[in-house]
Amino acid sequence: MKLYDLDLSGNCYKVRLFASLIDTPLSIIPVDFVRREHKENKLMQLNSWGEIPILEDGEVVLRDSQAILVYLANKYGGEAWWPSEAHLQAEVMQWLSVASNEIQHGPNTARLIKKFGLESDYSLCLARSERILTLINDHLANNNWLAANRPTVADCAVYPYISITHEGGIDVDKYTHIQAWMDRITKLPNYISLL
Ligand SMILES: N[C@@H](CCC(=O)N[C@@H](CS)C(=O)NCC(=O)O)C(=O)O
Repeated sequence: MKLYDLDLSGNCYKVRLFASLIDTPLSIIPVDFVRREHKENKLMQLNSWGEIPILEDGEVVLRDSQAILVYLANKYGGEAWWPSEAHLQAEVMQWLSVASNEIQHGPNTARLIKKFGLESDYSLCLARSERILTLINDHLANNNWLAANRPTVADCAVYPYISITHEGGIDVDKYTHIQAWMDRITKLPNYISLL
């Protein structure tokens, strides 16, 4: 199974992290982002959106880190990571949406501005980050994990960009429940860090 990957990308890291947690080997294909390899023919044929990560598993080709997590969990991770019970699966889905919406447009974009020079509204990203980090912190005050009372793909989807908020100029020290949750994640068997 191949992952077209960028080491600094939190979206790619989600996939690497989850594959490691479920002990599923990935063949990592580094993409030369600076040379814009993701916009060249070969990768555009796999994902016409011109984005990574891309997962290739035989005939199956997938884009979008959340969708890839769901695929891997269904196929290789099992019930523990992607519950089949309707309300638990919906709980996990709530957090996958948070990863691709509130996290993407808050902490992730703040990092793109500060670390990679993206031109965008930084104060708006800070306000969005403050809101979503407070909501997550409040949720974790009464829950060890984001969904289903256990580690699931929800945690793998939300964790990466929160673990590197400092690169976007956001300090998470005051969010003590988030700190404790991140600590629990780093203690999961086969945990790997971003770099
Ligand atoms: N929703 C997608 C977003 C993927 C994405 O934006 N990837 C970035 C790297 S982290 C990318 O390839 N950007 C290239 C571009 O926007 O041109 C996901 O979760 O995988």
